[in-house]
Amino acid sequence: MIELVGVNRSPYTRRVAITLELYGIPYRLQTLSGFGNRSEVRAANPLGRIPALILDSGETLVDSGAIIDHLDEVHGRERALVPPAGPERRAVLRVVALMMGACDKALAAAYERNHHPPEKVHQPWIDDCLAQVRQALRAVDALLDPVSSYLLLGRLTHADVAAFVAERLARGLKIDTDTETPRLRALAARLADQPAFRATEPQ
Ligand SMILES: N[C@@H](CCC(=O)N[C@@H](CS)C(=O)NCC(=O)O)C(=O)O
Repeated sequence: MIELVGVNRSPYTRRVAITLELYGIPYRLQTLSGFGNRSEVRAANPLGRIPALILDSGETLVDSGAIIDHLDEVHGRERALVPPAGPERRAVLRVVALMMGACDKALAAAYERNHHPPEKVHQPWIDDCLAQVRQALRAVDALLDPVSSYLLLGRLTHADVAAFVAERLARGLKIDTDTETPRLRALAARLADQPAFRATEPQ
């Protein structure tokens, strides 16, 4: 069976786990974290990052974007959570890039805080990273039509999954999404009730 290496509190791992659930692909979660299980993670991914996806053939895929591209191919490009081509595909991928970039910046801020001795933490860098996160979240919040259940195309896409994991991470870093990005917060709350999202809730 396919093995997903990672932990669902990682936004990158969780977006892969949600996609596996939505596509109905059976998998086993090998619970390893980038900092807590360095040697095991580095054995799966020389870069030492989660997620990694180990296929039945033994081939190991790394990086959530590349893993999801493979899952889209296996599931079928026509049925995937992103259109196969054209402006609608570009619109979905733009939101995914904004939201996964926001995760990158949020983690850069968290790493500055958590992995440096207190006297070497540079608060202006943290503030700047979090300002970029907020701005990206606001741009996606502005796309949300209050009467539509999803961000784009009137259906669930990778844009919603990426927005969900980014909102969750932002909230974990004390960004008040209830006040700052209320439509995005409401989308995330609705998605949290769907089975694929519930099944991947970190323990
Ligand atoms: N671009 C990568 C980012 C993966 C990533 O940064 N994962 C974090 C966990 S949330 C990690 O493993 N960090 C450990 C490190 O960078 O050393 C992806 O989309 O999979």
